[in-house]
Amino acid sequence: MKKKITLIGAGQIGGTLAHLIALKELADIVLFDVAKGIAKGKALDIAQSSPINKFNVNLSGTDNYEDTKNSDVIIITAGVPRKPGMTRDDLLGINLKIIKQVANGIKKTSPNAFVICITNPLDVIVMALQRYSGLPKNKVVGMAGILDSSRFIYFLSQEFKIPVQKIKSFVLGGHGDSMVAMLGSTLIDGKAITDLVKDGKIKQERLNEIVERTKKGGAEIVKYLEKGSAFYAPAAAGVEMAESFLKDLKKQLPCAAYLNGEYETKDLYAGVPVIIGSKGVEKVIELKLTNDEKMNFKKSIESVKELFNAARKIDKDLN
Ligand code: TXD
Repeated sequence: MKKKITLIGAGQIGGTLAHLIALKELADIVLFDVAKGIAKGKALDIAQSSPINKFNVNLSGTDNYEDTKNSDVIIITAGVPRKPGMTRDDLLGINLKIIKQVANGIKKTSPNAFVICITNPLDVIVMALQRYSGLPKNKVVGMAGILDSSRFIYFLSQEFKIPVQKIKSFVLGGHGDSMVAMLGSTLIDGKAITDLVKDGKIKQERLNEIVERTKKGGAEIVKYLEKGSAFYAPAAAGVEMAESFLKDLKKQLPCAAYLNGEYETKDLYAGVPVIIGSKGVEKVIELKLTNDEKMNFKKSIESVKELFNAARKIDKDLN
């Protein structure tokens, strides 16, 4: 039985998600957008490429939640992106309203869906989405860590001039300036990066610059694009999560997941390594963190908490 993925938001990321899902023949695709024409136009345009790329999936566009019912996966990008000079947090007010609308739209029509939220400010928006929708916490997850980790790995591959496949690393914590690059578990062609620093292969200052560039990875692209933000890599990351769910791959992926005591954190969403399989977020992996990583992770959690308190002030329904 063909699976069904609904994309709520058919903008830059939504359209790219649809194209990648179609090329991989992961599922039939419903593009949903309040701008119905964008959803319908992109669905038709991608469908017209099927004879070229030889994929067979149904694509449709709509602004009616009825057309999205019984989705297996819902990926949400509905919201506004940053403009140059804006922080991800600046989007809180407007995107909180949008995510409340989306939550009401999906909770009745797809109560069993695996819901991947991409809209910024990610950690707080995904938490609000879960509360507004009341969907199970292990079926509502945020996409950020895969993107941040991918940016970090790419920058390291450029620095060491080796293929990305030979680098292992990941980034945890909030999807913002407080994100934590896990240097203690970063391997460059099998060698610990901390040893490469000790051996003088890379200076600590240079490594710190690469970590900073990763934190600002989104802002760097916003500056170039001027209108809109990154969308190819965010979409690739969202598809990796959807595929692990639909094919029960049980991949270990850094995602914004609900913490219920793990990492000494309760009742909060933040970026941690999780196993994604057919039951959704099947396990939160508790890593042994270095003291530095523990301290930075704690700081990152505090910044998510602070922003969620700001969200609570905007909407009492989040209390
Ligand atoms: O790592 C991450 N999580 C981030 C997330 C990486 C990059 C971008 N990040 C955020 O994703 C970005 O800050 C935005 O909040 C979202 C979507 O970014 P995108 O670049 O796709 O924005 P667009 O192109 O403006 O598309 C948003 C679409 C647009 O077509 C609107 O008409 C639609 O959302 N929209 C809605 N759809 C459904 N329902 C409602 N209420 C709605 N409001 C707007």
